[in-house]
Amino acid sequence: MVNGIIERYRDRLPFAPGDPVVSLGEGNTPLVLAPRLSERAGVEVWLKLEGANPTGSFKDRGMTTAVSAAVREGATAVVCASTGNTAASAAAYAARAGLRCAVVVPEGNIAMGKLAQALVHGARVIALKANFDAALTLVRELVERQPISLVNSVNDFRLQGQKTAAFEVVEALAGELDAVCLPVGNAGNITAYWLGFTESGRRPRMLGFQAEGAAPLVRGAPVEHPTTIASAIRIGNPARWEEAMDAMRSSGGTVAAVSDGQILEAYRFLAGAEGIFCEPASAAGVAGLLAHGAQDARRVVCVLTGHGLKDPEIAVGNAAGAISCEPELSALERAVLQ
Ligand code: AN7
Repeated sequence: MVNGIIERYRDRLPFAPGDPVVSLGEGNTPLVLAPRLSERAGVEVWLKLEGANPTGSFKDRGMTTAVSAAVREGATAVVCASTGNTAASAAAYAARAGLRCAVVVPEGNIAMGKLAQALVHGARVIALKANFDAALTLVRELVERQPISLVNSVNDFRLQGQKTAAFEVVEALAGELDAVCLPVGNAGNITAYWLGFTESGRRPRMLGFQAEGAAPLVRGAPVEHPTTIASAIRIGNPARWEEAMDAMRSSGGTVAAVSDGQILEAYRFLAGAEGIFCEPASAAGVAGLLAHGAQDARRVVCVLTGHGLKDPEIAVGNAAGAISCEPELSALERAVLQ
C-alpha cells in the first residue's frame, strides 16, 4: 500500500477519511548528518534529502495535496507555471489521477531532467517565450477564464502538503534544532516550513537564500530579468513574498544572497565530500550557511530540495570529463592510476 503524507498526517491536513488520495508515496525522506560540512561550517549540520521524493523534489509533498483536492473538487485538468520541478511533479500526479495536465515553462530555461519528466508523464508542455514570473501571471489569468485547477504554490493545498517536511524534521530531531537553511524562489516552501514548525510548537530561525542575480527579497524589490545557473530559483517576483518575509522575521531569521560561484562550490562539496548529489538551487542553502553563518545556532538543518540528476547538464559541465581509454590492460592501468 502506498503510504504518503496525507495518510501519515491526515489529522493535521485538510483531508477527511474517505476523501480521494492521489499519492506516489511521497515524504518520509532521509535526514542525514553531514560531518564534513559540519566541520567546515562550525555547527552541526543535518541534510533533509528532498530529492528522495518520487519525482526527485520536495514539490511532491504539495502536489499530493493539491491534486487530491483537485480530484475532490471534480477537476478534470490541472495547470502550473514552473521553473521545472513543479511541472515534473504536476505531470506525474496528474498522470496518476487520470487528469489532463498543462505545464508552462520558460523556454530554454528548464533543466533537462525536469523537461524529460513532464514530457514522459504526458503533460502538455508549453515553452513560453518569457520568464517564470510572466508565466505565473498568465496562468493565474487563464484559470480565471477556464475550469482548470491551478497547482502552483499560490494554491494553499500546496503549502499544507509541504509543511509536513517540518513535521518530519521535528520528529527526527526530537524538536532540537536552531535554524533551517532553504533556497528561496517563489517563496512557498519557506512559508510552508514555518507553518509546519509553528504548528509543532517550534521556532527555529528560518534562513532563506536567493541567488545573487535573482534576489528580490534581499533587494526589497522585484527583479525584472532574474539570472542564475540555478534555474529552479530564477524567479524575480515571488508569489509568497509577504508570507516568506514574515516567516523569516518572526523566527529571528534572515534572507541573504549567494553568488552562482558559491552555489557551485557548495554543490561540488556536497557531492564530493558528503556523497550527496543535489541540484544547484538546493545547494544555495548550504552556500548561504557557509557564506553567512547561522548566527548562534548549534544545530542546523539544510533542506536539499531537489536531486542532482534533475540537471545533468550543469553536473557534466562542471566536472572533469571521462577519460577515453584503449581496450588494453596497460592503457587501463595508466588511466586508472594517473
Ligand atoms: C529545487 O518548480 O518554483 O521558494 O516552478 O525547484 O517554494 O519556490 C521551483 C522552486 C528550491 C524554491 N529548490 O522553492 C518550480 C519552482 C528547488 C526548486 C525551489 C524550487 P520556492
